[in-house]
Amino acid sequence: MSRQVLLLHAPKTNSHFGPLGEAMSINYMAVGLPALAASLEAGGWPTEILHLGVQRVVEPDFDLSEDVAKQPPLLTGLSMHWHQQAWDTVEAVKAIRRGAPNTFIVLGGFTASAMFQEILETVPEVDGIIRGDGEVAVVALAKALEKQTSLADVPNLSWRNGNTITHNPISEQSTANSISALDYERFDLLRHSKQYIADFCGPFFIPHKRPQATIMALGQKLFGGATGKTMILPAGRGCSVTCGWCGGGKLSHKKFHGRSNWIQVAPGRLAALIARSKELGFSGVQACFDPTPKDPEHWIEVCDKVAASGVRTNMFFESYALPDPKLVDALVRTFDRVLISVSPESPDETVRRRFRPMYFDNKELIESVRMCASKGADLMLCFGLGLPGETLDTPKQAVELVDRCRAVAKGVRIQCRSFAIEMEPGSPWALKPDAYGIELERRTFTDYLEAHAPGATVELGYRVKNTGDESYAEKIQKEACKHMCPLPPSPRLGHLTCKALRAATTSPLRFG
Ligand code: B12
Ligand code: SF4
Repeated sequence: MSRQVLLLHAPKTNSHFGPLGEAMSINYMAVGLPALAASLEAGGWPTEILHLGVQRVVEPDFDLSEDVAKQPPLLTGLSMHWHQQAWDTVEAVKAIRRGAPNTFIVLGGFTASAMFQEILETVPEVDGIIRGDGEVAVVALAKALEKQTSLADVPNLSWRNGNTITHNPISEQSTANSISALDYERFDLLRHSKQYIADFCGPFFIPHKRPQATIMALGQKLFGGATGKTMILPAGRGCSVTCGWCGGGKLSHKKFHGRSNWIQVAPGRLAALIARSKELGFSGVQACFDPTPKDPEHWIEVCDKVAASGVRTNMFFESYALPDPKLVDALVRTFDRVLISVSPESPDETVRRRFRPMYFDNKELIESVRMCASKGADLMLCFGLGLPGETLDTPKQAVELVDRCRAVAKGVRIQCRSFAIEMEPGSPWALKPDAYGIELERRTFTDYLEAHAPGATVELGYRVKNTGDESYAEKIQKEACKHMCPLPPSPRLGHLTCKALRAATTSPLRFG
Protein backbone atom coordinates (compact mmCIF):
# COMPACT_ATOMS: atom_id res chain seq x y z
CA MET A 1 0.00 0.00 0.00
CA SER A 2 1.35 3.47 -0.80
CA ARG A 3 2.40 5.83 1.99
CA GLN A 4 -0.30 8.06 3.45
CA VAL A 5 1.86 9.87 5.95
CA LEU A 6 5.32 11.31 5.42
CA LEU A 7 7.60 12.30 8.33
CA LEU A 8 10.76 14.34 7.73
CA HIS A 9 14.01 15.25 9.42
CA ALA A 10 15.98 18.15 7.93
CA PRO A 11 19.58 18.53 9.13
CA LYS A 12 21.28 21.93 9.08
CA THR A 13 22.95 21.85 5.68
CA ASN A 14 24.88 25.11 5.96
CA SER A 15 26.98 24.35 9.03
CA HIS A 16 30.68 24.91 9.09
CA PHE A 17 33.34 22.85 10.81
CA GLY A 18 36.47 24.98 11.21
CA PRO A 19 39.19 23.28 9.21
CA LEU A 20 36.97 21.11 7.07
CA GLY A 21 34.62 23.69 5.65
CA GLU A 22 30.92 23.48 4.79
CA ALA A 23 29.16 20.59 6.44
CA MET A 24 25.85 19.16 7.62
CA SER A 25 25.08 19.10 11.34
CA ILE A 26 22.07 17.95 13.40
CA ASN A 27 22.47 14.57 11.78
CA TYR A 28 20.57 12.55 14.37
CA MET A 29 16.82 12.45 13.90
CA ALA A 30 14.69 12.95 17.01
CA VAL A 31 14.60 9.52 18.68
CA GLY A 32 10.84 9.89 18.92
CA LEU A 33 10.39 10.05 15.14
CA PRO A 34 10.47 6.30 14.34
CA ALA A 35 8.10 5.81 17.30
CA LEU A 36 5.67 8.36 15.82
CA ALA A 37 5.86 6.57 12.46
CA ALA A 38 5.20 3.25 14.17
CA SER A 39 2.15 4.64 15.98
CA LEU A 40 0.75 5.91 12.66
CA GLU A 41 1.40 2.56 10.99
CA ALA A 42 -0.35 0.78 13.85
CA GLY A 43 -3.32 3.12 13.34
CA GLY A 44 -3.57 2.02 9.70
CA TRP A 45 -1.70 4.82 7.87
CA PRO A 46 1.34 3.53 5.94
CA THR A 47 4.15 5.91 6.88
CA GLU A 48 7.55 6.73 5.44
CA ILE A 49 10.35 8.74 7.10
CA LEU A 50 12.76 10.80 5.02
CA HIS A 51 16.06 12.18 6.34
CA LEU A 52 16.98 14.97 3.94
CA GLY A 53 20.71 14.63 4.68
CA VAL A 54 20.66 10.92 3.82
CA GLN A 55 18.69 11.77 0.68
CA ARG A 56 21.35 14.29 -0.33
CA VAL A 57 24.05 11.64 -0.09
CA VAL A 58 22.24 8.58 -1.44
CA GLU A 59 19.98 10.19 -4.05
CA PRO A 60 21.85 13.36 -5.12
CA ASP A 61 19.11 14.20 -7.64
CA PHE A 62 16.33 13.87 -5.07
CA ASP A 63 13.72 16.61 -5.34
CA LEU A 64 11.33 16.86 -2.40
CA SER A 65 8.60 18.68 -4.33
CA GLU A 66 8.61 16.01 -7.06
CA ASP A 67 8.61 13.22 -4.51
CA VAL A 68 5.50 14.47 -2.72
CA ALA A 69 3.83 15.39 -6.03
CA LYS A 70 4.16 11.77 -7.18
CA GLN A 71 2.55 10.44 -4.03
CA PRO A 72 0.82 13.27 -2.14
CA PRO A 73 0.50 12.34 1.56
CA LEU A 74 -2.67 12.93 3.56
CA LEU A 75 -0.43 14.28 6.33
CA THR A 76 3.18 15.48 6.30
CA GLY A 77 4.97 15.94 9.64
CA LEU A 78 8.30 17.69 10.06
CA SER A 79 10.38 17.58 13.16
CA MET A 80 11.48 21.10 14.11
CA HIS A 81 13.17 19.87 17.20
CA TRP A 82 16.59 21.58 17.33
CA HIS A 83 16.58 25.31 16.59
CA GLN A 84 19.52 24.78 14.23
CA GLN A 85 17.07 22.99 11.90
CA ALA A 86 14.77 26.00 11.61
CA TRP A 87 15.89 27.33 8.23
CA ASP A 88 16.21 23.95 6.49
CA THR A 89 12.88 22.80 7.88
CA VAL A 90 11.06 25.90 6.62
CA GLU A 91 12.66 25.40 3.18
CA ALA A 92 11.44 21.79 3.21
CA VAL A 93 7.94 22.96 4.20
CA LYS A 94 7.86 25.29 1.18
CA ALA A 95 9.05 22.53 -1.16
CA ILE A 96 6.36 20.20 0.14
CA ARG A 97 3.67 22.82 -0.31
CA ARG A 98 4.76 23.38 -3.92
CA GLY A 99 4.54 19.65 -4.70
CA ALA A 100 1.49 18.71 -2.62
CA PRO A 101 -0.81 21.72 -2.20
CA ASN A 102 -3.39 19.73 -0.21
CA THR A 103 -1.30 17.77 2.25
CA PHE A 104 -1.74 18.89 5.87
CA ILE A 105 1.66 20.10 7.09
CA VAL A 106 2.30 19.74 10.82
CA LEU A 107 5.44 20.49 12.81
CA GLY A 108 6.53 19.03 16.16
CA GLY A 109 9.52 18.87 18.51
CA PHE A 110 11.17 21.20 21.04
CA THR A 111 11.63 24.38 18.97
CA ALA A 112 8.20 24.09 17.37
CA SER A 113 6.63 23.55 20.83
CA ALA A 114 8.36 26.65 22.24
CA MET A 115 7.68 29.01 19.29
CA PHE A 116 4.37 27.66 17.94
CA GLN A 117 2.46 30.94 17.80
CA GLU A 118 5.15 32.81 15.94
CA ILE A 119 5.85 29.97 13.51
CA LEU A 120 2.19 29.81 12.55
CA GLU A 121 2.16 33.59 12.11
CA THR A 122 5.29 33.72 9.96
CA VAL A 123 5.21 30.52 7.89
CA PRO A 124 1.83 30.40 6.10
CA GLU A 125 2.54 26.98 4.56
CA VAL A 126 2.41 25.34 8.02
CA ASP A 127 -1.11 24.15 8.90
CA GLY A 128 -0.52 23.07 12.48
CA ILE A 129 1.93 22.41 15.30
CA ILE A 130 1.74 19.58 17.81
CA ARG A 131 3.14 20.78 21.15
CA GLY A 132 4.91 18.37 23.48
CA ASP A 133 4.39 14.61 23.23
CA GLY A 134 3.41 13.66 19.70
CA GLU A 135 2.47 9.99 19.48
CA VAL A 136 -1.21 10.15 20.49
CA ALA A 137 -1.82 13.59 18.95
CA VAL A 138 -0.44 12.72 15.52
CA VAL A 139 -2.65 9.63 15.28
CA ALA A 140 -5.70 11.71 16.32
CA LEU A 141 -4.76 14.24 13.64
CA ALA A 142 -4.48 11.60 10.90
CA LYS A 143 -7.87 10.23 11.95
CA ALA A 144 -9.54 13.67 11.89
CA LEU A 145 -8.04 14.46 8.46
CA GLU A 146 -9.14 11.13 7.02
CA LYS A 147 -12.66 11.39 8.40
CA GLN A 148 -12.75 15.15 7.71
CA THR A 149 -13.93 15.88 11.22
CA SER A 150 -13.08 19.00 13.26
CA LEU A 151 -9.51 19.51 14.42
CA ALA A 152 -10.80 21.05 17.64
CA ASP A 153 -10.59 17.67 19.38
CA VAL A 154 -7.01 16.85 18.37
CA PRO A 155 -4.95 17.05 21.57
CA ASN A 156 -1.90 19.34 21.81
CA LEU A 157 -2.59 20.87 18.37
CA SER A 158 -2.27 24.55 17.42
CA TRP A 159 -3.88 25.09 14.00
CA ARG A 160 -5.28 27.54 11.50
CA ASN A 161 -9.00 27.86 11.94
CA GLY A 162 -9.96 30.10 9.03
CA ASN A 163 -8.15 33.36 9.68
CA THR A 164 -7.45 32.69 13.33
CA ILE A 165 -4.98 30.43 15.09
CA THR A 166 -6.56 28.07 17.58
CA HIS A 167 -4.64 26.38 20.39
CA ASN A 168 -6.14 23.12 21.63
CA PRO A 169 -5.07 22.32 25.20
CA ILE A 170 -2.15 20.00 25.95
CA SER A 171 -4.39 17.18 27.09
CA GLU A 172 -2.22 14.22 26.03
CA GLN A 173 0.87 13.49 28.00
CA SER A 174 2.72 10.24 27.70
CA THR A 175 3.37 8.23 30.86
CA ALA A 176 6.27 6.02 31.94
CA ASN A 177 4.21 3.01 30.84
CA SER A 178 3.19 4.43 27.48
CA ILE A 179 6.73 5.53 26.51
CA SER A 180 7.98 2.06 27.42
CA ALA A 181 5.57 0.55 24.88
CA LEU A 182 6.62 2.60 21.82
CA ASP A 183 8.44 1.13 18.81
CA TYR A 184 11.58 3.31 18.70
CA GLU A 185 13.37 0.66 16.65
CA ARG A 186 11.24 1.08 13.51
CA PHE A 187 14.19 2.33 11.46
CA ASP A 188 12.80 0.17 8.64
CA LEU A 189 10.27 2.96 8.01
CA LEU A 190 13.12 5.33 7.13
CA ARG A 191 14.20 5.36 3.48
CA HIS A 192 17.87 4.25 3.29
CA SER A 193 17.98 3.37 6.99
CA LYS A 194 21.19 1.33 6.57
CA GLN A 195 22.99 4.44 5.28
CA TYR A 196 21.58 6.47 8.16
CA ILE A 197 22.85 4.03 10.77
CA ALA A 198 26.23 3.59 9.08
CA ASP A 199 27.06 7.22 8.30
CA PHE A 200 24.82 9.64 10.21
CA CYS A 201 24.67 8.21 13.75
CA GLY A 202 27.95 9.50 15.14
CA PRO A 203 29.60 12.40 13.36
CA PHE A 204 28.73 15.89 14.60
CA PHE A 205 29.58 17.24 11.16
CA ILE A 206 29.39 15.64 7.73
CA PRO A 207 31.41 17.79 5.30
CA HIS A 208 29.88 18.32 1.87
CA LYS A 209 33.09 17.57 -0.01
CA ARG A 210 34.35 14.00 -0.21
CA PRO A 211 38.03 14.45 0.86
CA GLN A 212 36.98 16.54 3.85
CA ALA A 213 34.30 13.98 4.70
CA THR A 214 36.94 11.24 4.74
CA ILE A 215 39.22 13.27 7.04
CA MET A 216 36.26 14.00 9.31
CA ALA A 217 35.23 10.35 9.49
CA LEU A 218 38.80 9.39 10.36
CA GLY A 219 39.03 12.15 12.98
CA GLN A 220 35.73 11.00 14.49
CA LYS A 221 37.05 7.46 14.71
CA LEU A 222 40.29 8.53 16.37
CA PHE A 223 39.08 11.35 18.58
CA GLY A 224 35.29 11.14 18.56
CA GLY A 225 33.37 10.77 21.78
CA ALA A 226 30.87 8.08 21.09
CA THR A 227 31.37 4.93 19.09
CA GLY A 228 31.08 5.11 15.32
CA LYS A 229 27.47 4.05 14.89
CA THR A 230 25.69 5.04 18.04
CA MET A 231 22.09 4.33 18.90
CA ILE A 232 20.69 7.02 21.19
CA LEU A 233 18.54 5.42 23.87
CA PRO A 234 15.12 7.08 24.21
CA ALA A 235 15.52 6.74 27.96
CA GLY A 236 12.96 9.22 29.26
CA ARG A 237 11.25 12.60 29.05
CA GLY A 238 11.33 15.79 31.07
CA CYS A 239 14.11 16.73 33.47
CA SER A 240 14.64 16.85 37.22
CA VAL A 241 16.35 20.28 37.22
CA THR A 242 16.58 23.56 35.32
CA CYS A 243 20.05 24.46 34.07
CA GLY A 244 20.44 28.16 33.21
CA TRP A 245 21.19 27.78 29.51
CA CYS A 246 19.12 24.69 28.68
CA GLY A 247 15.93 24.75 26.59
CA GLY A 248 14.93 21.27 27.81
CA GLY A 249 15.04 21.62 31.58
CA LYS A 250 12.22 21.16 34.09
CA LEU A 251 10.92 24.71 33.64
CA SER A 252 10.78 24.53 29.83
CA HIS A 253 9.08 21.14 29.92
CA LYS A 254 6.41 22.54 32.22
CA LYS A 255 5.91 25.69 30.16
CA PHE A 256 5.88 24.16 26.67
CA HIS A 257 5.03 20.47 27.07
CA GLY A 258 2.85 20.59 30.19
CA ARG A 259 5.13 18.08 31.97
CA SER A 260 6.06 18.98 35.54
CA ASN A 261 8.19 15.96 36.26
CA TRP A 262 10.37 13.45 34.48
CA ILE A 263 9.55 9.90 33.43
CA GLN A 264 11.80 6.99 32.47
CA VAL A 265 11.49 4.08 30.06
CA ALA A 266 11.35 0.75 31.95
CA PRO A 267 14.75 -0.96 32.44
CA GLY A 268 13.62 -4.15 30.66
CA ARG A 269 12.52 -2.18 27.61
CA LEU A 270 15.86 -0.32 27.50
CA ALA A 271 17.74 -3.63 27.75
CA ALA A 272 15.65 -4.96 24.85
CA LEU A 273 16.47 -1.85 22.80
CA ILE A 274 20.17 -2.29 23.55
CA ALA A 275 19.96 -5.86 22.27
CA ARG A 276 18.08 -4.66 19.19
CA SER A 277 20.78 -2.03 18.53
CA LYS A 278 23.22 -4.83 17.69
CA GLU A 279 20.84 -6.45 15.19
CA LEU A 280 20.27 -3.06 13.57
CA GLY A 281 24.00 -2.61 12.99
CA PHE A 282 24.88 -0.06 15.68
CA SER A 283 28.28 -0.44 17.34
CA GLY A 284 27.30 1.16 20.62
CA VAL A 285 24.58 2.92 22.57
CA GLN A 286 24.41 6.34 24.20
CA ALA A 287 22.51 7.06 27.38
CA CYS A 288 21.79 10.76 27.74
CA PHE A 289 19.02 10.81 30.30
CA ASP A 290 20.22 10.64 33.89
CA PRO A 291 17.86 12.75 36.03
CA THR A 292 18.91 11.19 39.38
CA PRO A 293 22.68 10.70 39.41
CA LYS A 294 22.63 10.33 43.22
CA ASP A 295 20.19 7.44 42.94
CA PRO A 296 21.59 5.19 40.18
CA GLU A 297 19.28 2.18 40.78
CA HIS A 298 17.42 2.60 37.48
CA TRP A 299 20.55 2.43 35.32
CA ILE A 300 22.05 -0.34 37.45
CA GLU A 301 18.91 -2.39 36.77
CA VAL A 302 19.31 -1.68 33.04
CA CYS A 303 22.91 -2.94 33.26
CA ASP A 304 21.86 -6.08 35.15
CA LYS A 305 19.25 -6.89 32.51
CA VAL A 306 21.70 -6.34 29.66
CA ALA A 307 24.29 -8.51 31.42
CA ALA A 308 21.69 -11.25 31.92
CA SER A 309 20.80 -11.13 28.21
CA GLY A 310 24.43 -11.84 27.26
CA VAL A 311 24.48 -8.93 24.79
CA ARG A 312 27.79 -7.05 24.63
CA THR A 313 28.23 -3.62 23.10
CA ASN A 314 29.83 -0.24 23.88
CA MET A 315 28.29 2.41 26.12
CA PHE A 316 28.63 6.20 26.12
CA PHE A 317 26.99 7.36 29.35
CA GLU A 318 26.28 11.07 29.83
CA SER A 319 26.28 11.62 33.55
CA TYR A 320 24.23 14.64 34.64
CA ALA A 321 26.56 15.13 37.65
CA LEU A 322 29.31 12.94 39.11
CA PRO A 323 28.57 9.25 38.60
CA ASP A 324 27.95 6.99 41.58
CA PRO A 325 30.70 4.34 42.05
CA LYS A 326 28.08 1.53 42.05
CA LEU A 327 26.87 2.67 38.63
CA VAL A 328 30.41 2.79 37.24
CA ASP A 329 30.94 -0.80 38.48
CA ALA A 330 27.73 -1.92 36.76
CA LEU A 331 28.58 -0.16 33.49
CA VAL A 332 32.11 -1.54 33.36
CA ARG A 333 31.05 -5.13 34.03
CA THR A 334 28.21 -4.96 31.47
CA PHE A 335 29.63 -3.15 28.45
CA ASP A 336 32.73 -3.70 26.35
CA ARG A 337 33.99 -0.13 26.29
CA VAL A 338 32.60 2.48 28.65
CA LEU A 339 32.96 6.21 28.11
CA ILE A 340 31.45 8.46 30.76
CA SER A 341 30.96 12.13 30.03
CA VAL A 342 30.77 14.74 32.76
CA SER A 343 30.07 18.43 32.08
CA PRO A 344 31.75 20.82 34.52
CA GLU A 345 30.58 23.49 32.01
CA SER A 346 33.13 25.95 33.45
CA PRO A 347 36.38 25.44 35.38
CA ASP A 348 35.21 28.41 37.47
CA GLU A 349 33.14 27.06 40.37
CA THR A 350 31.11 30.28 40.76
CA VAL A 351 30.02 30.16 37.12
CA ARG A 352 29.26 26.45 37.43
CA ARG A 353 27.08 26.98 40.49
CA ARG A 354 25.11 29.66 38.68
CA PHE A 355 24.24 27.47 35.70
CA ARG A 356 24.15 23.95 37.13
CA PRO A 357 21.73 22.97 39.88
CA MET A 358 23.50 19.57 40.07
CA TYR A 359 26.64 21.25 41.35
CA PHE A 360 30.00 19.65 42.23
CA ASP A 361 33.29 21.38 43.01
CA ASN A 362 36.64 20.81 41.29
CA LYS A 363 37.98 18.65 44.11
CA GLU A 364 34.97 16.35 43.90
CA LEU A 365 35.37 16.22 40.11
CA ILE A 366 38.99 15.12 40.36
CA GLU A 367 38.10 12.46 42.94
CA SER A 368 35.34 11.19 40.70
CA VAL A 369 37.69 11.00 37.72
CA ARG A 370 40.14 9.02 39.87
CA MET A 371 37.34 6.64 40.87
CA CYS A 372 36.09 6.11 37.28
CA ALA A 373 39.62 5.57 35.98
CA SER A 374 40.43 3.06 38.72
CA LYS A 375 37.45 1.01 37.51
CA GLY A 376 38.53 1.20 33.85
CA ALA A 377 36.06 3.73 32.41
CA ASP A 378 37.26 6.32 29.88
CA LEU A 379 36.13 9.89 30.49
CA MET A 380 35.08 12.93 28.55
CA LEU A 381 35.01 16.36 30.22
CA CYS A 382 32.81 18.95 28.51
CA PHE A 383 33.19 22.71 28.87
CA GLY A 384 30.86 25.34 27.45
CA LEU A 385 33.24 28.26 27.32
CA GLY A 386 32.10 31.87 26.95
CA LEU A 387 29.57 31.97 29.80
CA PRO A 388 29.01 35.20 31.75
CA GLY A 389 31.49 35.41 34.61
CA GLU A 390 34.28 33.80 32.59
CA THR A 391 37.32 35.69 31.35
CA LEU A 392 39.94 35.24 28.64
CA ASP A 393 41.87 33.26 31.26
CA THR A 394 39.12 30.65 31.64
CA PRO A 395 40.23 28.35 28.78
CA LYS A 396 43.66 28.10 30.43
CA GLN A 397 42.01 27.26 33.75
CA ALA A 398 39.99 24.56 32.00
CA VAL A 399 43.16 22.99 30.63
CA GLU A 400 44.75 23.08 34.07
CA LEU A 401 41.71 21.35 35.51
CA VAL A 402 41.85 18.69 32.79
CA ASP A 403 45.58 18.22 33.50
CA ARG A 404 44.82 17.68 37.19
CA CYS A 405 42.25 15.08 36.18
CA ARG A 406 44.71 13.37 33.83
CA ALA A 407 47.29 13.20 36.61
CA VAL A 408 45.01 11.01 38.75
CA ALA A 409 43.72 8.84 35.92
CA LYS A 410 46.39 6.59 34.56
CA GLY A 411 45.62 3.84 32.06
CA VAL A 412 42.39 5.31 30.71
CA ARG A 413 41.63 7.90 28.08
CA ILE A 414 40.55 11.38 29.16
CA GLN A 415 39.16 13.56 26.42
CA CYS A 416 38.04 17.13 26.77
CA ARG A 417 35.61 19.08 24.67
CA SER A 418 34.95 22.75 24.62
CA PHE A 419 31.94 24.01 22.75
CA ALA A 420 30.22 27.34 22.66
CA ILE A 421 26.79 27.27 24.27
CA GLU A 422 24.22 28.72 21.91
CA MET A 423 21.02 30.47 22.91
CA GLU A 424 18.08 28.02 22.87
CA PRO A 425 14.39 28.94 22.64
CA GLY A 426 12.60 28.90 25.98
CA SER A 427 15.74 28.44 28.11
CA PRO A 428 15.87 30.27 31.48
CA TRP A 429 18.48 32.77 30.27
CA ALA A 430 16.42 33.43 27.12
CA LEU A 431 13.46 34.24 29.35
CA LYS A 432 15.45 36.31 31.90
CA PRO A 433 18.60 37.59 30.17
CA ASP A 434 19.23 40.33 32.76
CA ALA A 435 19.41 37.84 35.58
CA TYR A 436 22.20 36.04 33.76
CA GLY A 437 24.14 39.15 32.71
CA ILE A 438 23.58 38.79 28.97
CA GLU A 439 21.93 40.71 26.15
CA LEU A 440 19.95 38.66 23.67
CA GLU A 441 20.75 38.76 19.98
CA ARG A 442 18.15 36.10 19.18
CA ARG A 443 14.61 36.39 20.51
CA THR A 444 12.02 35.72 17.87
CA PHE A 445 11.54 32.82 15.50
CA THR A 446 12.60 35.12 12.66
CA ASP A 447 15.88 35.77 14.53
CA TYR A 448 16.48 32.02 14.76
CA LEU A 449 15.62 31.58 11.07
CA GLU A 450 18.09 34.28 10.09
CA ALA A 451 20.77 32.90 12.39
CA HIS A 452 20.63 29.56 10.60
CA ALA A 453 20.17 30.78 7.03
CA PRO A 454 22.99 30.22 4.52
CA GLY A 455 25.69 32.86 4.83
CA ALA A 456 24.76 33.85 8.39
CA THR A 457 27.86 34.48 10.49
CA VAL A 458 28.32 32.03 13.33
CA GLU A 459 27.03 33.76 16.45
CA LEU A 460 25.91 32.44 19.79
CA GLY A 461 22.70 34.46 19.99
CA TYR A 462 23.72 36.54 23.03
CA ARG A 463 26.37 38.94 24.18
CA VAL A 464 27.87 38.87 27.65
CA LYS A 465 27.27 42.26 29.32
CA ASN A 466 30.11 44.47 30.49
CA THR A 467 32.82 42.69 28.57
CA GLY A 468 33.45 45.97 26.80
CA ASP A 469 34.09 44.12 23.59
CA GLU A 470 31.63 43.09 20.92
CA SER A 471 33.62 40.03 19.84
CA TYR A 472 34.29 38.76 23.35
CA ALA A 473 32.64 35.35 22.74
CA GLU A 474 34.70 34.90 19.63
CA LYS A 475 37.89 35.83 21.47
CA ILE A 476 37.25 33.39 24.29
CA GLN A 477 36.56 30.64 21.79
CA LYS A 478 39.82 31.40 20.01
CA GLU A 479 41.58 31.10 23.36
CA ALA A 480 39.80 27.78 23.84
CA CYS A 481 41.04 26.65 20.41
CA LYS A 482 44.59 27.42 21.46
CA HIS A 483 44.33 25.36 24.61
CA MET A 484 41.70 22.70 24.02
CA CYS A 485 41.70 21.73 20.38
CA PRO A 486 40.24 18.25 19.75
CA LEU A 487 42.59 17.67 16.80
CA PRO A 488 45.91 15.79 17.05
CA PRO A 489 48.63 15.84 18.29
CA SER A 490 47.39 17.35 21.57
CA PRO A 491 44.89 19.85 22.98
CA ARG A 492 47.62 22.51 23.06
CA LEU A 493 49.12 21.82 19.62
CA GLY A 494 45.97 20.78 17.74
CA HIS A 495 45.35 24.34 16.58
CA LEU A 496 48.46 24.04 14.38
CA THR A 497 46.98 20.98 12.68
CA CYS A 498 43.79 22.99 12.28
CA LYS A 499 45.68 25.79 10.52
CA ALA A 500 47.39 23.30 8.21
CA LEU A 501 44.08 21.62 7.39
CA ARG A 502 42.44 24.96 6.69
CA ALA A 503 45.21 25.80 4.26
CA ALA A 504 45.04 22.34 2.65
CA THR A 505 41.28 22.38 2.27
CA THR A 506 41.29 26.07 1.27
CA SER A 507 38.19 26.67 3.31
CA PRO A 508 37.62 30.32 4.20
CA LEU A 509 38.99 31.11 7.66
CA ARG A 510 35.88 31.07 9.74
CA PHE A 511 35.38 30.66 13.38
CA GLY A 512 34.61 27.32 15.06
C1 B12 B 1 18.76 12.86 24.52
C2 B12 B 1 19.09 14.25 24.05
C3 B12 B 1 20.03 14.37 23.03
C4 B12 B 1 20.68 13.20 22.32
C5 B12 B 1 19.94 12.88 21.01
C6 B12 B 1 18.44 12.90 21.10
C7 B12 B 1 17.69 12.58 19.84
N1 B12 B 1 18.28 12.13 18.77
O1 B12 B 1 16.51 12.73 19.85
C8 B12 B 1 22.06 13.78 21.96
C9 B12 B 1 22.95 13.65 23.16
C10 B12 B 1 22.76 13.16 20.76
C11 B12 B 1 21.65 15.22 21.79
C12 B12 B 1 22.32 16.07 20.95
C13 B12 B 1 21.94 17.37 20.76
N2 B12 B 1 21.04 18.05 21.48
CO1 B12 B 1 19.88 17.23 22.81
N3 B12 B 1 18.73 16.58 24.19
C14 B12 B 1 18.47 15.40 24.60
C15 B12 B 1 17.48 15.45 25.80
C16 B12 B 1 18.28 15.23 27.08
C17 B12 B 1 16.32 14.44 25.74
C18 B12 B 1 15.58 14.38 24.39
C19 B12 B 1 14.73 13.13 24.30
O2 B12 B 1 15.26 12.04 24.24
N4 B12 B 1 13.40 13.24 24.33
C20 B12 B 1 12.48 12.12 24.34
C21 B12 B 1 12.18 11.58 22.93
C22 B12 B 1 11.54 10.24 22.87
O3 B12 B 1 11.28 12.43 22.34
P1 B12 B 1 11.59 13.30 21.07
O4 B12 B 1 12.62 12.64 20.23
O5 B12 B 1 11.82 14.65 21.59
O6 B12 B 1 10.22 13.27 20.24
C23 B12 B 1 8.97 13.62 20.78
C24 B12 B 1 8.57 15.10 20.67
O7 B12 B 1 9.67 16.00 20.62
C25 B12 B 1 7.70 15.19 19.46
N5 B12 B 1 8.28 15.33 18.12
C26 B12 B 1 9.57 15.31 17.71
N6 B12 B 1 9.60 15.42 16.36
C27 B12 B 1 8.32 15.52 15.91
C28 B12 B 1 7.80 15.65 14.63
C29 B12 B 1 6.40 15.74 14.46
C30 B12 B 1 5.83 15.88 13.13
C31 B12 B 1 5.56 15.68 15.60
C32 B12 B 1 4.11 15.76 15.44
C33 B12 B 1 6.09 15.55 16.88
C34 B12 B 1 7.48 15.47 17.03
O8 B12 B 1 7.04 13.93 19.51
C35 B12 B 1 7.97 12.91 19.89
C36 B12 B 1 7.28 11.77 20.57
O9 B12 B 1 6.44 12.23 21.59
C37 B12 B 1 16.93 16.92 25.67
C38 B12 B 1 16.67 17.62 27.03
C39 B12 B 1 15.48 17.06 27.73
N7 B12 B 1 15.60 16.81 28.99
O10 B12 B 1 14.43 16.86 27.12
C40 B12 B 1 18.05 17.63 24.89
C41 B12 B 1 17.70 18.69 23.84
C42 B12 B 1 16.56 18.18 23.00
N8 B12 B 1 18.92 18.79 23.02
C43 B12 B 1 19.20 19.99 22.63
C44 B12 B 1 20.31 20.35 21.81
C45 B12 B 1 20.55 21.82 21.56
C46 B12 B 1 21.14 19.39 21.22
C47 B12 B 1 22.32 19.63 20.25
C48 B12 B 1 22.03 20.61 19.13
C49 B12 B 1 23.53 20.07 21.10
C50 B12 B 1 24.74 20.48 20.28
N9 B12 B 1 25.03 21.77 20.26
O11 B12 B 1 25.37 19.65 19.68
C51 B12 B 1 22.60 18.21 19.70
C52 B12 B 1 21.93 17.88 18.32
C53 B12 B 1 22.44 16.54 17.78
C54 B12 B 1 21.77 16.02 16.52
N10 B12 B 1 20.50 16.09 16.28
O12 B12 B 1 22.47 15.50 15.69
C55 B12 B 1 18.20 21.00 23.16
C56 B12 B 1 17.23 21.50 22.08
C57 B12 B 1 16.88 22.97 22.25
C58 B12 B 1 16.30 23.52 20.99
N11 B12 B 1 15.07 24.01 21.07
O13 B12 B 1 16.93 23.55 19.99
C59 B12 B 1 17.50 20.18 24.31
C60 B12 B 1 16.04 20.53 24.56
C61 B12 B 1 18.21 20.50 25.63
C62 B12 B 1 19.69 20.56 25.58
N12 B12 B 1 20.27 21.74 25.56
O14 B12 B 1 20.35 19.55 25.54
N13 B12 B 1 20.55 15.52 22.53
S1 SF4 C 1 21.27 20.53 30.74
FE1 SF4 C 1 20.36 20.47 32.81
S2 SF4 C 1 18.22 21.05 32.53
FE2 SF4 C 1 19.04 20.52 30.49
S3 SF4 C 1 18.49 18.37 30.18
FE3 SF4 C 1 20.58 18.46 31.05
S4 SF4 C 1 20.30 18.30 33.33
FE4 SF4 C 1 18.30 18.83 32.41
